[in-house]
Formats: sequence, C-alpha cells, structure tokens
Amino acid sequence: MTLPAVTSDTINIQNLYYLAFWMSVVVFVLVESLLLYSAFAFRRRRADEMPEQNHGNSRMELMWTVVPAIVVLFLFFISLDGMTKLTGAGSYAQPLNHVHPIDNTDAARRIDEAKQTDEVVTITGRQWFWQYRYQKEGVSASSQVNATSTGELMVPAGKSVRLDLNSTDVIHAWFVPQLSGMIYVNPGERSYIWFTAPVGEYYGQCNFFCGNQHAQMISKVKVVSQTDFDAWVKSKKTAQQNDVTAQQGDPSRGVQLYMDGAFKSVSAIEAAQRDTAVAAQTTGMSTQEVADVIAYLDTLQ
Ligand SMILES: [Cu+2]
Repeated sequence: MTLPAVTSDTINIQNLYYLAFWMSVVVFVLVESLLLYSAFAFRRRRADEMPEQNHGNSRMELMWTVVPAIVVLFLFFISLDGMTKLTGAGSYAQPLNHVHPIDNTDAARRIDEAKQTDEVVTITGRQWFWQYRYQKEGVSASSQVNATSTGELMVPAGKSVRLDLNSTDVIHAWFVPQLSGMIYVNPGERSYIWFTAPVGEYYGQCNFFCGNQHAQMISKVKVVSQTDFDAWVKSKKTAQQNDVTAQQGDPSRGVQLYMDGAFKSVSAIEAAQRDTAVAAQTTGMSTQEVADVIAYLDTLQ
C-alpha cells in the first residue's frame, strides 16, 4: 500500500490509482484464468490428435477489440477528469492555463483558491539543495541540515500554501508524494503548486537527476500549527537580524576559515560568491564568516 494521501490533490490521485489498480487486478485474474483454463481444457490428449482449427470468429474478435477499447477510454477520461480536479500545477506566467475546464464548477473553484493562498513560499532549486523564501514574512530557510538549519520547509496547518518553484542551474523536480503531484523545476521558469495539509511530517526528494549530489536534495515538509509556525518565523527573524551587521568581510579572518576547510565543496564557494545568506545556510557558518571567506577569495582574483 502507499503512504496515506493528506491533501485534496493527493486524495484524488490516490482514488484514481486504486480504481486503475483494481481494474487491472480484475483484468489480470480474468486473462490468467482463461489462459490456464484453455491450456488445460484444450491440451493435446493423444500424440496423433489434431485440435479443431478455427479461421476467425467475427463475434469474438469484435468483442476483444471493443471491450478493451471501452476500458482504455474509461481510464483515459477518468484520468483527464482527475487532472482537472488537481488544485494546481502550472507555469507561473500562465497560472491557470493548465486547467481544462471540462467541469466548469471545479475550474472556477480552483481559480478562486489560487487567488486566496495564505502563505507563499518561493523555492529555488540549486545544486544541491532547496532554498525556501517566505514572501510575506521575509525569512528564509533551506533543505540543508547543519548547525543553523534542520532542513525543513515549515508551513502552517490548515492554511492554503502555494509554492512558487524556480531553479538557478539545472532542471530539478519537486515531489512530496503525500502533498501533491510531482512538478518540474526549470531554470528560467516559475512553476507552482498549492495545497492545504494537516499537521505532520512529509518527505520527498528531488525527482529529476540533477548532478552527482542529486540524492542530497531531500525535501522534508513540516506542517505545524499556526502558533508553532509564528514562533518559528519569530526565531528566524531574530537570527537573521543578529546577522544583519555582519556583512563587511575581513580577508585575514577569511583565509583562516578557508584553510580550515569551512567550505568543503566547490558548490559552497560558488554559492557564497552569489549569495552570502545562501552560503551561510549551505556551510552552517554565520554570514559574517562567509563574508570573511568571500573577502579572502576576492583577494585572489
Ligand atoms: Cu535536484
């Protein structure tokens, strides 16, 4: 069995999956029993026996063409219907373009929901971690687990949460199976999904091979009560304010940190050169320390 679905999207997906699964079970049992029955009932009994020769049977041929066609068409239409029921997976520029309004009531409901998201998190896929920026609160976090980060995407329970996804380097894919379907995260394009989830921890993984540390791109989503979420935002804000003053780098301190191997990978250095806050999350260093290392690296150029 699969992990329990917790959002309206994943419940729809799961229902569709079970329907298709049990239909397949029926077809499988039917076909295999007919096969076994025929192999047994019509087996050759004597060495010189010649079985009855059939040269076509229009009625049966019509039946085994029409019945599977009906089954496949049924699956096609319920899948299409299932897709239109998903609350959101589209491109940011054309957010509702993906909606095929077979059922106009559903389409209208989704458009309303898209406008009323309580929480918007911009997620940036990077080689090799996810960066989270909370638009309303102005705080950020990342999927990196280190001294300053537990690597979770915190969201409030029972609230409509929209994730705006983009990539700075290669194609990644966001997939937390209990919360939504998979969505590609392409450089130069913003994709999005949204959901409302109950309290819990949900795990996912970048679902598109994005380089040699692809396996590190784990997405852990922690859904907490609004009170806990507010407390988390407050602690993040305090931590970020403490770091605000630390921007002027000192190369003499930086060289020491660099020699100590604080930046363990080339990607951390690259990240540092792009974004001090990101590099701090990547390495678990303070932004002051990152600024020091960058100041040292600048003396090399
Ligand atoms: Cu990735």
